[in-house]
Amino acid sequence: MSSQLGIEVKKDADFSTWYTQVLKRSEMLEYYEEVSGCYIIRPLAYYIWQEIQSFFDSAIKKMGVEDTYFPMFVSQRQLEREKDHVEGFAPEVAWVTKAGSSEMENPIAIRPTSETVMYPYFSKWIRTHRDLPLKLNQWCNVVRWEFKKPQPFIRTREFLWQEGHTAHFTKEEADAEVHQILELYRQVYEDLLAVPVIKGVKSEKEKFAGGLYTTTIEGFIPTTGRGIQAATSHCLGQNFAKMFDIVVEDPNALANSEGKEAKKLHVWQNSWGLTTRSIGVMVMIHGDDKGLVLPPRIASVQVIVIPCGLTVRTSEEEKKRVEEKINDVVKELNSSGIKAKADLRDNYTPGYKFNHWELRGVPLRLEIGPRDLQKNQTLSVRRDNGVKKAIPLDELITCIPEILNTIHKDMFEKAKKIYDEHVKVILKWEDFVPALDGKNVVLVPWCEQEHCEDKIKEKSSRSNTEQEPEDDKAPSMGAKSLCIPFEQPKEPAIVPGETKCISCDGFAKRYALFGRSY
Ligand code: 87F
Repeated sequence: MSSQLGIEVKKDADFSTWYTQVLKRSEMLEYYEEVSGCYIIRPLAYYIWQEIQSFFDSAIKKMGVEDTYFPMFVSQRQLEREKDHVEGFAPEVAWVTKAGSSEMENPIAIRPTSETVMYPYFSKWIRTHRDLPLKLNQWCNVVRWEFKKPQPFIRTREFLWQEGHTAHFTKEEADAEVHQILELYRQVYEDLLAVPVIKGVKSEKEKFAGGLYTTTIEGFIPTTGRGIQAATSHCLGQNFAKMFDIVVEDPNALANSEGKEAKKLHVWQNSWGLTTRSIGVMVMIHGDDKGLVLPPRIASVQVIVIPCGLTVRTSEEEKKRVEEKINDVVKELNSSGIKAKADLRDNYTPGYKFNHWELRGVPLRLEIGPRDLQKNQTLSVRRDNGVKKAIPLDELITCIPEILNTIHKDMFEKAKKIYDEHVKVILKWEDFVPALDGKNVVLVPWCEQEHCEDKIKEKSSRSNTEQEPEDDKAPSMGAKSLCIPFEQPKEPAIVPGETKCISCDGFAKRYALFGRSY
């Protein structure tokens, strides 16, 4: 069976084959042959999604967000109510046009996002400022019929996400929430998945067209040198409120109104989303030539315990003692909240089992044999760096959680160091494309003009620098702005009216992060 095999290609040699082999052979994912761009999320990966859900869900509940579920279908009339934002996305909307064999009189769209599904009801439910804030979230699937090459988790035609939609009385309150949510997204990536991200705001060109501004966390895939949008938190301003007539009576005007119709105020709205793409980013960043490497906090098996050193000369008694000890260890770990499991299959060698669990990314392996019993210890082996360490069996309950925390910390710091080393501060245009070609993203002084962003994309595409044609390994793609980071480089400082834009004749406003991207 193919799932029994190891990984046949090196991550650095053929990244896209490596990625699909890791996903399939670790049993995270299966290809769904029926429909291109759709995949089966298997238990190992779905467990990760559930861990993300439980972390994020409990955090937003504390903020007063409530769960909800709206239908997955939208009428054409409703979908097209917010023209500006739907226009650019229209080619990706999938439609149901037939029921059985008969054409439907009114085809219905499958939600690509739920603004136009939900906001007519926001309009109905919100009457006075006392109905605010309204904070709803739903965990669901959405469909975007993309035509770019699909990639499991990263770009799929159906994906899972949460979409939060909130309405507030004041802009200040909406602004604060946008940033609170972005911070939670950072925590999902950095504190659960051990994936470093950069927080910032999107350019006018890259923001959600229907909104006021878009904040984002941006990740980085070192092997390809490309940036990847990890999650977005939008302030929609009053745009949708105006379109969908979501208004409250002005509480101040009301007090001194004499029978006259009170002034209506449009609410301030936000929307924010995090998708199963997060799982793909985590795999791409941490995986190695042996397969998956899971950060401990999201691993369904954190510790695998394997009997070792049993030979044909080992007595049945001794073998039994080893196995009993292993079962005790697993029980003890489980009862203190550690997800441990024993692999006592006797038709496989220890070496086979090592490979099996390494491929599946289990963060820590414990080996126990007759000699370990004598010394009352076990040998621990870390998945992330292979480091071995003997642990006294009496100290498991204190040592293992410490090791798992250290693994998380080391995985994050290793990934963060690589990201930091590949963010290059570039001050001259001549250095821009070479830096991208060196698999970096770049921080550049930028004027923040949309036409300048178009020009940068054009000037940085390969067809323009007379090199190889488009290919997976040699992306010809031009650079986009990924974000304008909240944390700006201190040196050299941008002097307003003096520092020039990296690309055009204008003056730079701030440093922007540019890169080829997913
Ligand atoms: C595709 C088809 C139709 C993205 C689309 O980011 C509409 C859209 O509105 C569309 N693709 N978007 C933007 C989604 C914005 C926003 N929605 C709530 C999010 C997070 C969750």
